[in-house]
This record gives sequence, structure tokens and C-alpha cells, in this order.
Amino acid sequence: MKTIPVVENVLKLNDEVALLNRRQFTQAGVFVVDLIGAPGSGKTALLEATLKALAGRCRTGVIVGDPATSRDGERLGRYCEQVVQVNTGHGCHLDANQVRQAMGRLNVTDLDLLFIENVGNLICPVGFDLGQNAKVGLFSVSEGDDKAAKHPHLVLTADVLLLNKIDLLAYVSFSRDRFMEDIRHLRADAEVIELAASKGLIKAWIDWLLPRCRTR
Ligand SMILES: Nc1nc2c(ncn2[C@@H]2O[C@H](COP(=O)(O)OP(=O)(O)OP(=O)(O)O)[C@@H](O)[C@H]2O)c(=O)[nH]1
Ligand SMILES: [Mg+2]
Ligand SMILES: [Zn+2]
Repeated sequence: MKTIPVVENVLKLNDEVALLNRRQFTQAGVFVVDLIGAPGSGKTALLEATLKALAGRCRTGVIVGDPATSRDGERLGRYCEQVVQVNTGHGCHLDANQVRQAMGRLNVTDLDLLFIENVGNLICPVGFDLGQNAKVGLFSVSEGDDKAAKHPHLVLTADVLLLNKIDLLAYVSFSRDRFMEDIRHLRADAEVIELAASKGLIKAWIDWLLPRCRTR
């Protein structure tokens, strides 16, 4: 009987390109953060506040993925010279090759810290290695307190979890206890930082970031 070839690892090519990206980032001495969160959870707001807070302390760049528009790139370009927008069209995540192409438009050797704002989605961005040093999972209180439990792969693989929009806690039915209990159930050692990005309440996040990047 004829043997049908089976492709066992569809992510193999992605992983090979991610390895090249990681090597280049390491050589350049840049710390790379892959920021993953649902649409509207506040990824760009967090990066706006972060770039503002790090100005003069750390040389920053951003690769930002969205299906369409360069709106986030324009928002972030106000705070940082090196910004590249990637439009993914029908694609609901960034892959290592898109990041590699974007890297070609940046001077990574001039950066200490590179943020990758992934496409708003809590599912497949988690599975695509981009060559990052840290994967950051962003949730927000307006999405509901069940999102960590529903997206265990992000909780299990993120280096740190962020809970944004805590200024809205009084206005939405979000149980912080239930959210934390779900996370602890999946992973007792998970680190969770609370933020209100659009209000500039991001100090604990900056304290997490700074020791990880080379500062001037
Ligand atoms: N109240 C409040 N609103 C926030 C906060 N952070 C972000 N927002 C608002 O949430 C909305 C979405 O924020 P964005 O930063 O565009 O979200 P995003 O995750 O980048 O969205 P996509 O790129 O479209 O996936 C905007 O209206 C922000 O002003 C916060 O901490 N508190
Ligand atoms: Mg955004
Ligand atoms: Zn996808």
C-alpha cells in the first residue's frame, strides 16, 4: 500500500525562523517581549504608557501586528522612533517570518528593548514562537473574570500575566478572587501584575521590565 507522508510539526518552519530571530536578537543585545491579549484589552495603551515611562532610560522599538490599519503603529510612533506595523490580513496572529521581515526595517542593534504587540487574540498567538525572550499575557477586567480559565495555554506559558483596566473594577462584574483562583489552579507560581494602562498606573510592570533589559 502507498505510504502517505504525514507532516507532524506544522510549526517546524516557524520554529526554525524563530530560532534565527532569537539568535539575531541575542547578538544585538535586545530583550524582546511578545505581548498577547484579546482585542481591546489595552495592549497599545500599555505600550504607549510604557514607552513614555522608559523614555531616556532604555532604547525601545515596537513591531505591531493588526489585520488591517496602521492606527496602532501611528499611536506608538509618537513615543518611539523605531516602529513597524505588520498587517496580517486574514491572519489572526504574528508568525516568526513576519517578525523577521519587520526586523529588516528596524536597527535592532540600536535597541535595548523590543516590544511585539501581537494581533488581538488569546488563542493562536500563544503557539507561535517569534524568537522573543518573554511572553506576556494581558487580560483586562472588562473582558470578564473567566478568560484566564478559558485560555490556559497562555496562563501556562506566559512569563508574566497582566490584569489591565483595574480602574473599572467598581463598574463591571469582575471577581478578582475568582480570576486569581483560576490562575493559581492552573499554575501556583504565576506572577500577576495589576495595571490601569490608560491612567498611567503601570509602575509594577516597569519594575518587572527594567532589570530584564540593558539600560543606558
Ligand atoms: N478604563 C480604562 N480603559 C483602558 C485602559 N487601557 C486601555 N483602555 C481603553 O481600552 C480601549 C482599547 O485599548 P487599546 O490599547 O487600543 O487595546 P488593544 O489591546 O491594543 O486593541 P487591539 O490592538 O485592537 O487588539 C481604548 O479605548 C483604551 O483607551 C485602562 O487601564 N483603563
Ligand atoms: Mg492595539
Ligand atoms: Zn491565528
